Amino acid sequence: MRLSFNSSAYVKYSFEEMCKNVSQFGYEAIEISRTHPVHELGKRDREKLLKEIKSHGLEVSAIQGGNPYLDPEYAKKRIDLAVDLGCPFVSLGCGALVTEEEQREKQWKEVSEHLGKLANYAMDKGIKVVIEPEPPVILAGVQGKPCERLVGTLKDVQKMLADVNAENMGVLLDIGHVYVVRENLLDVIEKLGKKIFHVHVEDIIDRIHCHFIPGTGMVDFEGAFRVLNKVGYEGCLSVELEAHVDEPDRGALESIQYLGSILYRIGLK
Ligand SMILES: [Mn+2]
Repeated sequence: MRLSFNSSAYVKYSFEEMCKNVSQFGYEAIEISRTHPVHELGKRDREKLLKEIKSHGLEVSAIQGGNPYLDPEYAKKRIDLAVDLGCPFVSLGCGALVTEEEQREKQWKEVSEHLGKLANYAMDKGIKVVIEPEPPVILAGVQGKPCERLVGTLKDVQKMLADVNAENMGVLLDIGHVYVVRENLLDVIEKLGKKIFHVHVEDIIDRIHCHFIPGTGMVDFEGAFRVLNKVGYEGCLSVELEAHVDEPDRGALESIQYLGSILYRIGLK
């Protein structure tokens, strides 16, 4: 399995420096997060960017396309960017926060329609789209329990896939998120199987939604990688450490040392 690093932690660095550093650490791919608005570049600058990425022996594992519920035009630009950078997947977020329970059904319908349209748009361009279940968030000003996301659990994502029913739409499985919502990771992987198109990795402590360096928390990476291999997953494992903006090199290096050693030990590297 190939290891990828999500660009969000490198927001204070140049793109070039990020590519140089992560490739030196041994990563084979980068994922382009919303923190990097490179879809705004013109055609020639995109070509230069791709050359730069390739010169470091990297490929683009996935591009984050934002929230289709709020901004489908942004998502389309990110799909076009994926075509230009030879990237197979664009993630489309998980829709919306459910701030009022009565609105859930209406939101679901709108989000599934948006996702369907964007999946079609991507299909015509040979791109696959992925949706990522996200844990609930605590919102200031909303009393009581945290706000759920429209797509937060295994059941939610299975239902969204079924409702949208697009061949080129799959799941971005964020391994840490599964712990936060208290589901069984190995069971989730088995049930989603071939519908897992892309994977995020980070560690989790005390089931709180905060992305820690792999090896410092409770996540069973070895178990997860074994089951991913069993269900035939052949994509990247993309380390996502968005809070490590002051020390991205440390985060990237410690992550690959830990995850790489597991992959070697179980014969997946
Ligand atoms: Mn994620």
